[in-house]
Amino acid sequence: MIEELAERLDGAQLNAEDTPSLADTHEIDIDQAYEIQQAVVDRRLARGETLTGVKLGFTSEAKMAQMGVSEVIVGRITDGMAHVQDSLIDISRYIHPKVEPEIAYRLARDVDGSVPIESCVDAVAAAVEIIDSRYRDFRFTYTDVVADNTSAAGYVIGPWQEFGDVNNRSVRLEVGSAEVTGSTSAILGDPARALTALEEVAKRRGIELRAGYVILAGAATAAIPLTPGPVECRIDGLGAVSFIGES
Ligand code: OOG
Ligand code: MG
Repeated sequence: MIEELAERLDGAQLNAEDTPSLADTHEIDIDQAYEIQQAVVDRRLARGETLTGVKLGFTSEAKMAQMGVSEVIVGRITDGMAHVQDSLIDISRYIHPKVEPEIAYRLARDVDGSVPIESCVDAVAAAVEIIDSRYRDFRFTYTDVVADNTSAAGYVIGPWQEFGDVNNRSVRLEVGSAEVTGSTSAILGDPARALTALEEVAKRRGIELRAGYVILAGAATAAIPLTPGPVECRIDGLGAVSFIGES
């Protein structure tokens, strides 16, 4: 069942075609959901992609309310999802992409529990995450979204800054004339808490946290649809990150 469902989600991503919620036909528990996620990621790696980091989901009330889910989730990101700042991004390869403003952290050393995770981080940046649920109408259960690698689809990182406190910074994400605004404090009260939340889930789920990894701490606001045209995210004190969506 694990491989069959991973194949279905991976196929949906490759063909940019949605698929029904797994919960319509299968009873999946959270352990199985993380196994499906691993199998989905393994398929990307088998195609030559490499892991570049991890992402957290549902670290803000706005996201929990938008998606009807209330527990932090962890997914994996790869070089196949990475886009360069100010580049043109072909959005026709996605099903129904949305974007969200994120804080990115960078790990300078492996996280092995011997020192606090904060001391493994050397840099922080503004980022935009492109999420693209493989499920029809972007509707899913908690286990569905974990199996679907937490809707991970793309990301763009702004200029890295030296690691430091980034709490209570204003956040603005613009997509054409649409915009969302918020504060970094929406991320678990302080985005630094995303690091400890990540360490806990990663340990429980056997997810490695390696030197060089990017950590996306989870959106501070609800996500907004990604439409063709300019996208810009600005976080007070961290600068801006932008790209252009092309259809
Ligand atoms: C799941 C991904 C959530 C975040 O930042 O909260 C996420 C989804 O909303 O499709 O990336
Ligand atoms: Mg996100």
